[in-house]
Amino acid sequence: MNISTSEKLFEEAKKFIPGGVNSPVRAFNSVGGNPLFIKEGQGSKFIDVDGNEYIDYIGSWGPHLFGHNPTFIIEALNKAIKKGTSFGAPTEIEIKMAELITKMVPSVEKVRMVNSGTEATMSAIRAARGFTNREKFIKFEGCYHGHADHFLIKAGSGALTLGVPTSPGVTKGNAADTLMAQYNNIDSVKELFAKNKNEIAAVIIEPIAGNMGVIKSEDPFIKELRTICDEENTVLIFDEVMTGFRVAKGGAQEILGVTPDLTTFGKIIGGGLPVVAFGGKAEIMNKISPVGPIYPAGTLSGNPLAMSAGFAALNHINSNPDIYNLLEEKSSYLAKGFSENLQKVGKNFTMNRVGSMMCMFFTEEKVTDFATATKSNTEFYGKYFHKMLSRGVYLAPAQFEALFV
Ligand code: KE4
Repeated sequence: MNISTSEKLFEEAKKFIPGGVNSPVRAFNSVGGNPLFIKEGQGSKFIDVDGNEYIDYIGSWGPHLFGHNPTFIIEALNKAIKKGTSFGAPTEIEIKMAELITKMVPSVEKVRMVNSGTEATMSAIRAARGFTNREKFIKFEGCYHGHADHFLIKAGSGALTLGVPTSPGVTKGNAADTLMAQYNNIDSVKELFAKNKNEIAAVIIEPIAGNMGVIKSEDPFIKELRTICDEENTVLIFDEVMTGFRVAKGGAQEILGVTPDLTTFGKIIGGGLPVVAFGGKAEIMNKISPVGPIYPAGTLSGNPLAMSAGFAALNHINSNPDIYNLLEEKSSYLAKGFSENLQKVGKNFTMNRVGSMMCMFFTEEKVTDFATATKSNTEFYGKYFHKMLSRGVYLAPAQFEALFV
């Protein structure tokens, strides 16, 4: 496989962009080798700058539920762009998009657009803090909610329940209000509530985790989390940036049967463009400026060009509800194929899959949380990634991610 142009471009990119990429995970650091520069994507495939074609199983990390360049999204964009790209003033498509989201996800009574998952989760935490007048919040080890300071925290040493920064530039002050619990471990949550009585504004969770590989929250755990938040008057936030409209029309909350107070959406709702949202109970969302004092804002939030792609994507889902059966059929077929091939070479692995998001961990153990996920053989994953790449199959260039159909 000739990848010389990618290599040349990567050297060029590193002159002007830190690490040559605009988001770290694209740099292939955890699987080794150099990233491929992609020239174009069509349907389920994309082509790199050296003309090599790949089946693309990351789909831009989740947005491309319908593959690259689906006609109905391109048509929507072609129509919208003729009228302009952004006005910094309200447009009708923003109403249609908000209404459609509230229709597809019943827990969302009001919704605000932003431009990245980081902004959505950051704003949701601010809304919860403003609504409860409390400062601390609980996140789960291994869940990723974007790069706002208060999320770049890892569990402190055993004694400490307070988190510690994972990145320079994140202050101790920020870390002090972030409490860390263990996924699928309700006792770790109860312990934090006992130690921080009436101080916890929110619990934020990926209801189906996709950032430590794929891990589904277990039934008693996620339902007990809802009960505890009710008892403690704490806002329960589902970060569905990845799972929203991915695992079901109503997202993870539909298949888990648990209703959060706030939800964040992203990826699919932009149809490949930067459209992200947070929303939920009107009594919380009505505290958001300009109605209330809690202040999220954004120059390009609800941008009509991006919204036209997002609206086309959601509209397509809403009018084709059987796509999830089709996705389930394709995804189970694919997972079976991955598994059979790995069994053939006698490799021990665990395949976690929820609908069209999946991940194989090279460990024999069941993977139910960050601790069991990190027992997987990431070195072998790197080898597997490159072997598959050389056969034209583009998996996630990092073990702790999700593959998407
Ligand atoms: P962004 O700020 O990257 O738009 O969204 C942050 C985010 C929030 N919540 C969840 C559940 C997410 O998965 C993400 C972003 N996901 C990563 C993929 N693991 C984006 C890829 C990247 O960082 O380049």
